[in-house]
Amino acid sequence: MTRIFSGIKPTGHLTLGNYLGAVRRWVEVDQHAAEALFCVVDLHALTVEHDPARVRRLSRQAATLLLAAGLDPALCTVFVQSHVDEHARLSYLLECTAADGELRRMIQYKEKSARARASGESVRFSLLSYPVLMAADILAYRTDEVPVGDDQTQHVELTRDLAVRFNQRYGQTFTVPRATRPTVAARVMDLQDPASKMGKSHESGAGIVYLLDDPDVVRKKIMRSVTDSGREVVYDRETRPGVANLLEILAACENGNPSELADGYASYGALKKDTAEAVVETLRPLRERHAALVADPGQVDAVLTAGADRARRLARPVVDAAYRAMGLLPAG
Ligand code: AQP
Repeated sequence: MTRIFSGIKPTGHLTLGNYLGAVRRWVEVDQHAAEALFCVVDLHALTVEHDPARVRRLSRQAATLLLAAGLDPALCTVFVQSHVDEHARLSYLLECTAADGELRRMIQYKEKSARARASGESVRFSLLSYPVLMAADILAYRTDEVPVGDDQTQHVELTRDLAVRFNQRYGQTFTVPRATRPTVAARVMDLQDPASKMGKSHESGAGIVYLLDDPDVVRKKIMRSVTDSGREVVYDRETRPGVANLLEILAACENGNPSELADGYASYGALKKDTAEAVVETLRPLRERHAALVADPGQVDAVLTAGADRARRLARPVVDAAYRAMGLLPAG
């Protein structure tokens, strides 16, 4: 059976981009079609300035939101990365497989390190090595497919390169995975800056729809979104990025096609109004289930404990095999 792995980083409150680009597909397709593992990748949240209490809070919130979105522990495995030591164990072996040049070429590293330097922060070494840890997350489970938004495809490419290199040097150990992307909304853009991805750790929240925003806040953010100087509603990412973003969001919420939807609108105002309502309706059940789960934290804890047990059982033999293949003496 195909094995799927994907993760979400608790660096901020989950956004509409995370949902439309990744989580919704995990819920609607992946957990039914494959043996799937979904992980709150909390170690990745330590690669930038962070407040320990906030990371803990956001990790729990992310896990709760995944369940509220519809991940079903009877169908898939939901767990927290730091609960399974195999990720960090394998990461070191892959650091010994990767070259520093290929890590410095990663777009996220370039962008995030530039942002950190601009605000006077030092750049953590782990920000550079984080795609290697991500490769370990994926390879530890002999994953076939990694469903991700557009921004993560470069990291999955690196994962493939590391798997192939490791297998060639040390013998067949890992499955070489491939990234899969959604057909629409693979890159939801910031509503105030349609040239930038909607990112959960960005400072200004005005262009970001968070999954737990109140409906009126969602409406306000979408109604105030930056569009373009033209008037006609056409789907063109190059010349009309703001309108194209709204059309993609609407299409994703209504399972439609952005170009076809554009034909039905005579004004930006009408498009914004319908997009706002579609997003509010899409998020409504998730918000309701989230409220119920927050009232019963024991349920979330139990899912995460069982998930980590299962993940550990799957990853342990793979990582042990990698240790042996690389020349490490087995413990007695
Ligand atoms: N704007 C987006 N559009 C479509 N997909 C997106 N994803 C993230 N943002 C968008 C997808 O969500 C999954 C989980 O992302 P992540 O937690 O690994 O973080 P990220 O990719 O670095 O995105 P963020 O939310 O912008 O986090 P920060 O701000 O901390 O960097 C991934 O599959 C991702 O592709």
